[in-house]
Amino acid sequence: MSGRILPAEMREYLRMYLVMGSVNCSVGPEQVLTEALAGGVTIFQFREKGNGALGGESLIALARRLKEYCRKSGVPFIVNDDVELALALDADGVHIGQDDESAESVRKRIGDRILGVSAHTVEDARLAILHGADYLGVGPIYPTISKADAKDARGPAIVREMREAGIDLPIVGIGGITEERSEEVIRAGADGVAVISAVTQAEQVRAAVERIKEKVVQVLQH
Ligand code: TZP
Ligand code: MG
Repeated sequence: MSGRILPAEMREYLRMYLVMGSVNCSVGPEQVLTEALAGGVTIFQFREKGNGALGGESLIALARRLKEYCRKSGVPFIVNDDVELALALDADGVHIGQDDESAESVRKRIGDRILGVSAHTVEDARLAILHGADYLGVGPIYPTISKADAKDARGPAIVREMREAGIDLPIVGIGGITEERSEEVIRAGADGVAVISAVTQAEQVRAAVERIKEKVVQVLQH
């Protein structure tokens, strides 16, 4: 396909968004991703951050392997922050936060690849849209143990506030989301949920993905 991704297709991809790096996994990241893909993950973000994060060649090698798993499953492979890595790997997209390189500059570098931007306020969301974001990551919705420098949790209300302010770009909620909490995140106006620990720390990764996705799809249908 050529050109920017259409919002309708982006919304579909955001249903069950797995974010993960080796630090988040107690078993091998390849195993977690393989099981998660089997469970029906719809988009994947490689986020190699935190204590013990890989660097250099081992980071690139892991990213390459995870990208191959995603390709085989037809699932977009997104890289957190690192535009160089995304381009070197021919990734499907990049996700950036408010403290990273500007969305405007990343958009120029990545062409039509998917651009996700974290937004904490309506103002962040408006700017991200202006600068060419394809979707917004909104959160933390609930308190999270997976991000050391996370801002305060805003609850699903922040998603509703954005929708009421006329923000209609695809939105994925993130931060402390579980199967149970997925319902209110979607009801607030999100197109899907992004999770780390609810999947990487699950005893049965595949079943955890299946349940979260089923919940999201079910709520979206009603
Ligand atoms: N950005 C906002 S919260 C968060 C990120 C990367 C961490 C989400 O992890 P978890 O385990 O699903 O709370
Ligand atoms: Mg970042």
